[in-house]
Amino acid sequence: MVLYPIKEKNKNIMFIIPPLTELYPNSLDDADEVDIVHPPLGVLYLSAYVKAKGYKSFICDGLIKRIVLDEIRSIINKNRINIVGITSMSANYEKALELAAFVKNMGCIVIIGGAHASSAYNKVVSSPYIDVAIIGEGEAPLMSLLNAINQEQSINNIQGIAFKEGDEIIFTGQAPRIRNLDSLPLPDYEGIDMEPYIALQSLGLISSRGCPNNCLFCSSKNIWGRQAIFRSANSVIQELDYFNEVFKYKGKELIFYDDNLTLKKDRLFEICDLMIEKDYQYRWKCMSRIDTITSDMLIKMKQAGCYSISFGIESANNETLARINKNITTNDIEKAIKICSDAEIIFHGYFMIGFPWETSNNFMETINFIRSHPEIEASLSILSPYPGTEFYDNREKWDIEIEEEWDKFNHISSVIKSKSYSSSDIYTAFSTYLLYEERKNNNETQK
Ligand code: B12
Ligand code: SF4
Repeated sequence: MVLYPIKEKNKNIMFIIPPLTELYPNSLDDADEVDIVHPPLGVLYLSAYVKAKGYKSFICDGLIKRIVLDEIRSIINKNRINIVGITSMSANYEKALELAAFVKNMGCIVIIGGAHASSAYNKVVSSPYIDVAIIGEGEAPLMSLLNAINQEQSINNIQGIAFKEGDEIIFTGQAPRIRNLDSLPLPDYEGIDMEPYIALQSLGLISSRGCPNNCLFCSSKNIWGRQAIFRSANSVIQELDYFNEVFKYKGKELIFYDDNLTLKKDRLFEICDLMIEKDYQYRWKCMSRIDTITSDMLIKMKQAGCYSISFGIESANNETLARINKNITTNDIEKAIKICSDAEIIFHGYFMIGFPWETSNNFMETINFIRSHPEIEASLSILSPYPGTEFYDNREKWDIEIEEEWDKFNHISSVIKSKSYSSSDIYTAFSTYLLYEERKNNNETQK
């Protein structure tokens, strides 16, 4: 299929990052209370990539600034933009769709990528407002698509995309992953206003893409497949140097977005050694799996400025841990808590309730585990069954129904109807946890 001819051939593209749901305020006024708004790395990578190939990129960043449709209209008109790329997770897909409708009605070709498009592409390309969905890693498919559009060539042979041709939905197959991540330009930090992010100290970087594990509820595999590919330590340091020199970021907060920063031990040691040698004095945190940490590793990380590690723990019930493919036990969790405590690094656990077979008792088992470990930081969420994951794809097998309101796929809403718990069971348990957190925080403030 050849996408219909654009009004005027040029090398201009606009990217839009829709605001996150009300869970995450998207105005600067609210943002500093939440410490949750981070630079939109996915789009910044894409922007840098297309710029390196001669394109001009315009980014509308809805994370830190309310999106004003008139502004979008005037950027599009002024720069004669014909192609708009939108990023989206499931929870902000409804907003992405509204924006898609707006730019589509202005005559633009609309491309959408990110976690939601990567897994729910059937539904996404069924929308009249979306021309093409990019599945997974976006750089290469996007570039091929831009070339095809400008040369009025068929898009059917471009791997990693989905689109609708007549009544048929075509998925062209997974594109090969980029093997050498060092070959990518640094994210286009010049393409957006970085000042608010610097002020919030919310800079982060991603030093590897993907995770080899297969936890049943997790979307990582839908974006990256089950393969982790790593940047070299030197490439990571190049980005940290940039933060230091350009943003004067020495001594500030930093986060690594890798699914698991501790997966490749020798590389992590190399990164830490270089961070120590460079004397950045960043205070940083990261995500990890408890079965990939060791005492010597955490001691080194601490020396390099790490103060908190987030682990996906999910449940305090060994049977549930086995059923969700977590491949860890409560014993392993206890050991990891000890290793963190010895290294004086905060153990932050992500917990989850609402698996299809769980009962109120199971919810309380997990919450009681959190309550019995006041030394750890915890975040409890309600399971959101994302497209492309086991509970969404095989809902009959698990005997559940799913309410497909995407803005409720936010981990604080229950969208699953299960035979073993009611929505009141889950919200009651969730409130118990929130109350515990509130009391704990109050106690800590009074100390
Ligand atoms: C950072 C992050 C956040 C940040 C977002 C900050 C930001 N500025 O983007 C915060 C903390 C706010 C966040 C919040 C949430 N997140 Co989050 N987050 C991540 C994380 C860890 C890293 C994202 C990232 O930067 N990746 C690096 C870049 C390079 O990858 P990328 O963004 O995917 O982009 C690439 C491709 O997807 C594609 N692409 C992306 N967009 C586009 C657009 C176009 C046009 C094209 C062509 C291609 C394309 O090309 C890019 C380059 O290859 C991912 C997990 C992960 N490791 O990827 C989860 C992840 C994206 N988050 C997830 C979830 C579930 C959430 C929350 C619901 C969780 C919660 N309740 O807290 C909320 C949702 C917020 C909301 N209410 O809308 C899920 C998404 C599942 C889904 N189907 O939606 C992920 C995949 C985690 C997981 N393993 O399940 N998150
Ligand atoms: S270890 Fe973490 S990133 Fe990897 S599959 Fe499990 S939940 Fe997803």
